[in-house]
Amino acid sequence: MKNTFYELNYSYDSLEPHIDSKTLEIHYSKHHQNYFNKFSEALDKYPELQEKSVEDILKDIDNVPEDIRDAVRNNGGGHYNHSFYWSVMQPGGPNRPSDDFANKIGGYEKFKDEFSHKSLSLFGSGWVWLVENQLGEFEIVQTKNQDCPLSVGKMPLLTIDLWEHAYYLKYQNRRAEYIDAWWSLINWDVVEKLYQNRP
Ligand code: MN3
Repeated sequence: MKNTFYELNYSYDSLEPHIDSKTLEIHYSKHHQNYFNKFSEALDKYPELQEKSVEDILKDIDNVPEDIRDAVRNNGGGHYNHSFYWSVMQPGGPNRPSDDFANKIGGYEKFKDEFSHKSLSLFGSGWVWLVENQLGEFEIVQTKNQDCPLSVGKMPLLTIDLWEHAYYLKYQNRRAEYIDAWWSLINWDVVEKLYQNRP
């Protein structure tokens, strides 16, 4: 098995007060773990897929055998998306982008407004992402459920989880407050390194 469960390298209380430790614990150790387990189970019958990384599997989702394609989209996506989300909230980095990167994404305040607006207007459960598309342009996109931008040829650079399980314990129905608080958690070093090291 090539894919292993994501190791969260900060403690559950590291994102307080913006994300409370109970939410982080349940989100990571129950929700994310469950996606990972179901992803692994889906690959049980297909040893050749077990040798591929979750990224490569999601990039090529149309070639995943049909009997497990939905399970892989939902649970492989759930595993990858959550791993990505944890990694961009790594404590200790700058919570503002460098001037250079801010310019690339159209200016920080404008970017923040647009990203927040897309996050607030997402209907149901899903994610909002900053991605680089195949033309090398930045886009802010929504994905439903656990769909992943990798499956449509877009490279993730930043994401926010907009499932209620990501914020309901602390914020209940106040999604706007969660989105607002989340900006303080982004580690822009991680985001900018992803961009610099992109293939
Ligand atoms: Mn989640």
